[in-house]
Amino acid sequence: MRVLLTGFEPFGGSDVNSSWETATRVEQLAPIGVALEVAQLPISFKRAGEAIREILQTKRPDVLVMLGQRGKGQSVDIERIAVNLMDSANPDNDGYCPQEQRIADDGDSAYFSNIPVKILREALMSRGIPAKVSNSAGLYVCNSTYYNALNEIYEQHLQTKVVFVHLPKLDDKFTVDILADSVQAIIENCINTTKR
Ligand code: PCA
Repeated sequence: MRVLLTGFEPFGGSDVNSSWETATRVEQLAPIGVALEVAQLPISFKRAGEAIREILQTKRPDVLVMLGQRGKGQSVDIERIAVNLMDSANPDNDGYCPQEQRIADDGDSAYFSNIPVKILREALMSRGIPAKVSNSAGLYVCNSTYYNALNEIYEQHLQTKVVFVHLPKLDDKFTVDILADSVQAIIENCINTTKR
């Protein structure tokens, strides 16, 4: 079973991104029986899209769990859907600031995760971790990278199961250990759904 876990580099003037801190902590904990690899993605609509396509083509993971940091929020948010739109008030790290641009000209308007998201939420809630299913990953780099991953999977008929998870910022309540435990639980449940 090959699992790939991605996180993003810091953005918005911050020097940490909870998604990358969590990904590297999960890598240290490495679940037994799972070949886990982590990859950092850039805050770039274009380069993050290219990177995730390359990862899918070359690594062919069974499960891809993508992490990002949510600006506001006090929960772990399981993203159900990625939409074919980029729109941002702030430029990415390449200076690109899209205004209502499509991600893929010929792509569907939206794609759903191919993992049952409610099962993931339940797994977190049963551990006492505040979690919800979210129906919008925003219109910035996280949504577009998720869209690019799902677009690649559907277009190329790949078997990879993928879900995007928005994590809160690190604080006293959401420590890196708690977030890493949450992501471990998500990975375990993703693996179980691929075995069904
Ligand atoms: N959060 C941003 C991009 C990278 C990240 O961690 C977002 O939600 O789009």
